[in-house]
Amino acid sequence: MKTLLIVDVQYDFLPGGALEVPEGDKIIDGINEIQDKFDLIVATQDWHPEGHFSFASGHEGKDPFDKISLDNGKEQILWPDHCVQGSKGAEISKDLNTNKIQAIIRKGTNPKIDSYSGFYDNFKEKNTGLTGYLEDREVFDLYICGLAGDFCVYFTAMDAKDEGFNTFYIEDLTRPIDQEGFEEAKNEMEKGDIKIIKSKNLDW
Ligand code: VGL
Ligand code: ZN
Repeated sequence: MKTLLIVDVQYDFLPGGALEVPEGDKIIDGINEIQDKFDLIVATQDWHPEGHFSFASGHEGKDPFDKISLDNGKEQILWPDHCVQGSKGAEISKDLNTNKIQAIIRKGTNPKIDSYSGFYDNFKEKNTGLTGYLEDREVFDLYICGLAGDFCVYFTAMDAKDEGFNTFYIEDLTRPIDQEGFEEAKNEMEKGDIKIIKSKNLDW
C-alpha cells in the first residue's frame, strides 16, 4: 500500500499567513498531481488552542523566533500565533484537493506541549494514533510532503522511519522556513536512511 502523507498545508503556513513559509503555495499543484499514484492519502493539521505555549505572545519580553529553554532541558522556538483552532489560518488550503484524503490527524492540541511530528508530540508523551491507523491498513511505503520542510515535515519523516515505515521525503513538494535548517534536516534524514526523492521520480 503506497501512502501519501500531506503535512500542514494550511493558510497560516502559506504566503500571507501568520507563520508563512516562503513559496509554500508553490507545492500545492504538485501535490494534487501526484495524488492519483497513491492508494491511501492522509493529512495532518496543526491545531492549537488559543494561547498555546509555543506562541511568543504569551511569553513576556519574547519575540517570535526567539528560543527558550524548558524545564526538561529542551529548547523551544517561540512562534507567532498560528493555526488557532477554528480560525481561517488553521484551515487546510482550498487549493489542495482533499477529496481523496481519508483521515486528517490534528496535532498541537495540548496547550503545554508543541507537536511538530504527525506521530508524537515533541516530548513523546503521547502519540496521535497515526502509527496504528497506518499499520491497520498495512502501510509499508510512506511518502511525505507539505509544510514546513525543516519542521513538521522533517520531524514527521524522522518519526515515520523510527516507527518502521519505508520513508520517502519528497523534497520538491515541501518548502522550509529556514534554508540552513533545511540543509541540516536533509543531512539528518540521509543519515537516518530516509529516502529524499523528487516527485518526477514517482514513476509507477
Ligand atoms: C510548524 C512550527 C510550528 C510546521 C507548526 O507545520 O512546520 N512549524 N508549528
Ligand atoms: Zn504549530
